Amino acid sequence: MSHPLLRHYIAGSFVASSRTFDNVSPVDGRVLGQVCEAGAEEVDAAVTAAVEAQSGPWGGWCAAQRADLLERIADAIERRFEDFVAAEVADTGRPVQQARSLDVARGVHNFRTFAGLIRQSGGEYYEMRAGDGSDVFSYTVRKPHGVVAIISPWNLPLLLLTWKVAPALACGNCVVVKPSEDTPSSATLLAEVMHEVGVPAGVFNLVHGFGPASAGEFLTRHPDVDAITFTGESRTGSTIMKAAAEGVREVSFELGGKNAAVVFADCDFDAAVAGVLRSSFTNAGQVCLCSERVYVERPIYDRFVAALKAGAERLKIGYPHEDGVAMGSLISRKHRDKVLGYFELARAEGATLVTGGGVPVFGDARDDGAFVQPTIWTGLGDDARCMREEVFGPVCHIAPFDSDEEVLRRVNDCAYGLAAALWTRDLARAHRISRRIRVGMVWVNTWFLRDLRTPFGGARLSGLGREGGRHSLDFYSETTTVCVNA
Ligand code: NAD
Ligand code: 6OD
Repeated sequence: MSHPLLRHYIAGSFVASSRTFDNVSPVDGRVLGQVCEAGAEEVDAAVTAAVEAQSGPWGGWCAAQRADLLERIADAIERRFEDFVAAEVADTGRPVQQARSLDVARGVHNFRTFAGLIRQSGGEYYEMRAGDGSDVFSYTVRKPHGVVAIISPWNLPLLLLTWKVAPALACGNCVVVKPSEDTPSSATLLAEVMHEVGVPAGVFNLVHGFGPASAGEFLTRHPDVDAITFTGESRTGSTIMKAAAEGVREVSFELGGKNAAVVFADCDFDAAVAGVLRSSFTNAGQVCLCSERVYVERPIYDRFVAALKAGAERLKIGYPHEDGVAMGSLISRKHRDKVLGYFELARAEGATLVTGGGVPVFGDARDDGAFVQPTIWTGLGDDARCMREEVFGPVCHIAPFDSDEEVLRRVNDCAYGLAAALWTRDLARAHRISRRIRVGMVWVNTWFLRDLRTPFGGARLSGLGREGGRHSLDFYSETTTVCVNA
């Protein structure tokens, strides 16, 4: 059987390269197709195409024209909605319902949101009187950086890629995107959409490949890349930051997390259980915002552990298209081994297993996939490695606490600082605590809800800078001040 070949998209054409790698289904280990791997030569061609497009007619497009283009991209994704769903499901093994309601829907929404924002965006204007009595006015002009490299991970492939492509194009940049080697399909479809709607050649370029000594490294080291935006692991962010230091390029980093959910005794109990089930097990725990540390106020601790256990055991694991399936596979066998390694470590560190802790047995092709049971632990000390390192799987640890000050100290005792979720009916306490948690995003009585105009990003090891709304426009553009002596 011949497999499809996923190619790069450079200077307005799909191009193959001689090296390829397998695209493997995490559901049953089948090879879905081949993916071209870009070397230094293909990356250079993509960056050169972007540089040339920047100095071509695209450079003269006004904001309203770019906004119209973004709307056309959103329309085209909607027309091929089910193709995108199929691509996302095939690469990741996630429930088809999630791909529809979250991944692809947000892909469309990202383009529409930034189309609206760039239409509305203006500059600053100031007047002053100079020493010689003349009137002086100053205003700002928003300009693109030029070439932006966009490097994205596998966990929410289309959502996280379009979250960066949309504002980058809105601001008039040309982009070279490198999706994760584990999820090449939806990015390739996005290139097809760009082609279909007439994005000028070189404005959007796509290269496939890996990180080190492959497309990712060649792209971040390329001297003609003006800015780099990256979502992925904190360690990778640190490597990319070193590459970006050469030439002092701008960076924006959305990195890992070890997020806490804090459940107070006065919460709406059922809502908190449902919320923590979502925040720990959505996308099999492979969302940077998932809660791996759950702190529950002592009076409701035992009841909460029992309820979360019951909820986790009700989650149906299975094929993406099965009715009622709540959790699919992890992204790969390699990642499953990493997660199972943490399960072993938790045992060695003295954890009590509440539920899960292993691999489900199906007795069919899924046994060759990358599934893991939803897993809950208790009993670990705050210094255990499993309490400090990001697992990025369907797992959480639940610990009791006795006071606001104590839980705040424990939540903040963490090298990461991405997000937290508070469950309480006492909103005054929620506001008080939110101000003191060292994270980029706090949810109160909810999780994952995002108004795309709000700033998004992490503190400490979780990232650098903020994207979202005008913060994205600020990152993806350069501001020039013009000072006029009238
Ligand atoms: P990863 O860092 O391994 O890879 C991310 C991307 O970087 C991939 O495209 C990869 O090929 C590329 N890459 C790897 N090494 C590189 C190098 N040396 N130079 C250039 N590119 C390189 O991350 P992952 O495993 O794909 O994703 C999971 C991680 O992403 C988790 O840590 C998760 O928390 C994090 N994440 C963070 C956010 C956020 O918004 N903060 C969102 C999603 C995922
Ligand atoms: O909602 C977003 O815009 C966003 N960047 C989500 C990140 C999810 C991380 O896995």
